[in-house]
Amino acid sequence: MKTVEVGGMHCPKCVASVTKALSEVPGLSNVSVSLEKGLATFEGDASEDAIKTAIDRIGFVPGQVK
Ligand code: 9UX
Repeated sequence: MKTVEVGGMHCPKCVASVTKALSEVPGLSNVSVSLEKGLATFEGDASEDAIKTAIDRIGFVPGQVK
């Protein structure tokens, strides 16, 4: 499992948007987003740039990928 910090989420619709955006990144699966933690977890491989871009383009703030 991998994680990426997601800033700027304030409600469950934000969570749904981030979940959808990350799920559509080729190579990622089993995306789960925590509003409380400001964190998304996922399986699979994609470039850090692809992950961060997917978050940024829908208006949220990507942080550290681990
Ligand atoms: Mo909820 Mo998120 O109305 O940007 S969708 S705060």
